Amino acid sequence: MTTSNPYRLLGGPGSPYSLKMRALLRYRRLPHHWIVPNSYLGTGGELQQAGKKIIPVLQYPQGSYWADSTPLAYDLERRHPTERSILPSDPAQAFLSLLIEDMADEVMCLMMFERRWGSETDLQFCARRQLSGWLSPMPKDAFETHVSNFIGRQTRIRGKLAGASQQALLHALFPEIIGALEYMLETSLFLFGSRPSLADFGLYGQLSQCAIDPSMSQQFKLLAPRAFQWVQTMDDASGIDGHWSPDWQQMPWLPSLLRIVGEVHLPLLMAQVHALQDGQREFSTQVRGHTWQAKVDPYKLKCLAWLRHAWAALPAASQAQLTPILQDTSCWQALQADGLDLSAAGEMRPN
Ligand SMILES: N[C@@H](CCC(=O)N[C@@H](CS)C(=O)NCC(=O)O)C(=O)O
Repeated sequence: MTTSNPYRLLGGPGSPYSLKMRALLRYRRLPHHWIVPNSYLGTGGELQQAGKKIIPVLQYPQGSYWADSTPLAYDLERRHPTERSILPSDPAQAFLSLLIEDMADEVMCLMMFERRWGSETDLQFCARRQLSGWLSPMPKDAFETHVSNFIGRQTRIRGKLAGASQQALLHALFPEIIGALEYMLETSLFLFGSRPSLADFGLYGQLSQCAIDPSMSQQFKLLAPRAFQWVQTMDDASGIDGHWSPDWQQMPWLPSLLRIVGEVHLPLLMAQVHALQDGQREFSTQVRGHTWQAKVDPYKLKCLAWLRHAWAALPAASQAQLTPILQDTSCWQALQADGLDLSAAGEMRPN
């Protein structure tokens, strides 16, 4: 990989995972090109040829295409192990970083999607700004046809992700998360010190969109101006050189984020994995006093398997260090082996 033979990141302007990967490549100073293919998923061109059915897709310098941002982040660590790692050197911190990143990818995405496509003001703006990034310039009438098709598509997806009973819960998460970051910024630039971790990139990906979408952007600027700027800082952190803080127990913003993991993310993973094993396509469970009913997402099996595997692989001393905070934030139980067969998930690898 050189500047003349760089990674190629195929992504989209409204895609949180695409921006997460771009920020990560920038921070790690891995030469890359950012490419927004001139079409949307599955509508011809290089993305369809890559065959992943999701974005982002990363083309390695050797030519192969790979998807799934979390395994990609770990694969990039294996490929470029020495410089500017985003995995904290302390195994306990590295585990917390994975846990928070997984919550960002799986729960904050629902929060962002619900707000983006859940109000007329938001969806009218968001569809137009995203499509204008995806498509070539074109006359207004032709553009508006794309806009109404896209709004129809995204609204149908929203209907499958979350029902009416989840809306209040998802809305309440946003101030909770940006409040935790605002608090962090009183003493620390990133979650685990003065350099960003995998978790920071996970949060950044989703928040990059919250900072743009009309109603969340307004709330963001009012409630958490420093966290709003943090999003801009994360977008290109290639000039930041920092260090990991030795004592993660002096990071009082972590419990707020871990409570979301323990009270929302892990219960959703557990409910979906149980439903999958019972051959159900839908699940229903109680989350923070709200009934959560939705279609099962088979990817959740991988999330739970990879988190449990990472927990089990920790040195005993790190597990002992983490146990109190994980118990206090309701994370501990779901991480323990309990006879669930998660072997179908396989190892964490890009696909
Ligand atoms: N686990 C994947 C998730 C990627 C993902 O869900 N991407 C969305 C766009 S942000 C997507 O491609 N959705 C499929 C679609 O819109 O058809 C990752 O971390 O890369």
